[in-house]
Amino acid sequence: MTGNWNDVKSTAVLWMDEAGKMLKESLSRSLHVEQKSNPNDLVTEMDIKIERFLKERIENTFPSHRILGEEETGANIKTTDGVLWIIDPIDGTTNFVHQKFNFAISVAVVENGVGKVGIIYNVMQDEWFTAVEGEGAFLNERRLPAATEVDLPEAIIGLNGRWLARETRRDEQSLHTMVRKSRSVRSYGSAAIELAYVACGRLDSYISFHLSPWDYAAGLVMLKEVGIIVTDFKGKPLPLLTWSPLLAARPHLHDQLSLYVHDHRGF
Ligand code: 2AM
Ligand code: CA
Repeated sequence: MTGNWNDVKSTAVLWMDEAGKMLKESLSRSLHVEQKSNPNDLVTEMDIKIERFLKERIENTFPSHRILGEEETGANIKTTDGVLWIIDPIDGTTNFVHQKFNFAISVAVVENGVGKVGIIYNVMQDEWFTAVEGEGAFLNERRLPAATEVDLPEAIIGLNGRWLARETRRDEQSLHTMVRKSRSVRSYGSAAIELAYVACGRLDSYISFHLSPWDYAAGLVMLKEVGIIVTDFKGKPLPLLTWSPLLAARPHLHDQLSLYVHDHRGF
């Protein structure tokens, strides 16, 4: 399909709005929480419920499209041929469980590996970050301006403190140096929200050593529209079917920060 991506975006926004209402309602109930790969990796019945809700809507409306979701959808997908939806029903599940705040629904639509639509919905703030390829990025109804340059001493970097606390990291020293040279760091606990914050200038950069495509696929579409560079730590484009480190920053700052981050084996 080389369809009207604006229509696809509007349709997805309606579904995500409905999903957001389900999430808000669920916060007054006690949720069933389980650990996935480790004690820091949580899943609730709402992660599954929202993924199934979005999957059913997509399948009914766009039967030829394929879907990759965090919880249970598309594990067999091996190529980005055709139209692929990449969805995270709740990005920031730990925040959803512990803080009931700062979590997002993230939806990207990709055609033959090229991001066409990106939507990040910060549910409790009711903030919609949306983008259609070539048509700019928006926060609610406001068009986001193109990113301007900033130097490391004036930069606010989104970074999870976990990456500074690891004892076996070869590059720990350089990461510490980077943090000392920056103006400050922030950590919101949702990669999608942090990427959206880079898009709108609340952060100058976001760095993670281990993210999955559903954490960043929507952010990629958005950040491209405002001229933010997003790569892995070697400067390569991010994969859409497997995990990756991620460095997002304004162009000049991206060059500066890439001196401080180095690959390792993930978590
Ligand atoms: P999630 O809540 O959708 O799992 C937290 O710093 C950020 O990293 C969140 O966006 C979280 O997404 C993501 N995250 C948590 N555990 C992860 C893992 N094992 N692999 C990739 N991303 C992860
Ligand atoms: Ca998730």
